[in-house]
Amino acid sequence: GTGKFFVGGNWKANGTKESVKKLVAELNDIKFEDDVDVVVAPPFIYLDMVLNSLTKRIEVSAQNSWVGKGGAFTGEISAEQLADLGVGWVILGHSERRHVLGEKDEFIGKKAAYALSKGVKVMACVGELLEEREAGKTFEVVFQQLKAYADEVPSWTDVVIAYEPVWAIGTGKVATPQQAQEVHEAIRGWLVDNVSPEASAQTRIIYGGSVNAGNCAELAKKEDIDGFLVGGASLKGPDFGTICNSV
Ligand code: G2H
Repeated sequence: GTGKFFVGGNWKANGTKESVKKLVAELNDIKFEDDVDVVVAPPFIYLDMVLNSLTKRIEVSAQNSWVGKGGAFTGEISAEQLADLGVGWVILGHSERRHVLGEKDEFIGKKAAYALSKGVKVMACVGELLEEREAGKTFEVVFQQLKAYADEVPSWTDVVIAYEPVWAIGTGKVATPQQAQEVHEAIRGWLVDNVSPEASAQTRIIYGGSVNAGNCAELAKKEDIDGFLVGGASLKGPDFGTICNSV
């Protein structure tokens, strides 16, 4: 792997005040290895509560942000508001936002650039649909999504790339370590050719899609897998701890 191991927990639209309190207590009890960055992404409405109760060992992320400066955009949250609250990260380009909400590559790239301009670091998601994989278009799709970020962001220093094959998300159907490694290696190569050798060497590329406490160790061994973005399993403190410590 490259850089420090990185594990994000994407809570999606799950939780209640009570379950969030319990999960924070579980997370606060975990003894993390030193060489892993840990970030959790609660729903917007619980961000403040989590920031005020979670150990500083774990950073906090939002799951989305508005594409530009805040204002008359009903239902949206701006990156400067996240920064104001003390939220250090945002997940952008998640497949659920691409495919359920219809967000497009260019819009996502602009969101990334705006968040970075406000000091909010970005987990930039990419990933192909099952039919795209079956049509042999995995690299083409992923490279096009990467290009949309590269066209907008001035630097990759505060970006972590999350490769999440859509067919593996929440399906229990994890990519094999070989399947994931193949795409991670291709992303690494794309960065050399299209950004810079430095960006390629320094940008963490994490895998997401049905990662759990049982399959993380094999994936973590792969050369270009620098960590994980975890959905379902991040809602269980001990399992999330196991995944973080698979570094
Ligand atoms: C992919 C992942 C987290 P899960 O969406 O971003 O979720 O681990 O539940 O597949």
